[in-house]
Amino acid sequence: MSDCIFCKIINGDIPAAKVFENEHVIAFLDISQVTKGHTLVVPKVHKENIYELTSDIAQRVFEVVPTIANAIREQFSPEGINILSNNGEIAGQTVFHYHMHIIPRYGKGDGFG
Ligand code: DGP
Repeated sequence: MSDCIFCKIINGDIPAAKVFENEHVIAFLDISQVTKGHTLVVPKVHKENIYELTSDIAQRVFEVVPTIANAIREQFSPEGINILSNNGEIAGQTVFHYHMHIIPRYGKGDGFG
């Protein structure tokens, strides 16, 4: 999709701090990280939200999450980690290309929750 910011990152038209990539999925640091290491996991195919995901795409996204979560844990040593996705404006979605947030947690006052 030509006006989608995540499609532009996937196509290499704009830069991002990439932490993982395979044929179907890319993961990069959120531009406005709520905590250190906040990462977005994004299917390369443009799907607006969870309702549009096929189970194949959902599987491809979720199956890389443990690898990325473990890499974040090794790198940043958080006390915990939140994994979530916002679907629809009312739910806080601002980029309408499906993505999963991986948010490392460092305790009270870490900026999230
Ligand atoms: P959401 O609100 O769930 O749709 O999350 C969208 C996230 O995308 C938000 O936390 C900020 C991030 N974001 C928006 N534009 C860019 C960008 O150009 N680069 C990167 N790395 N992240 C972006």
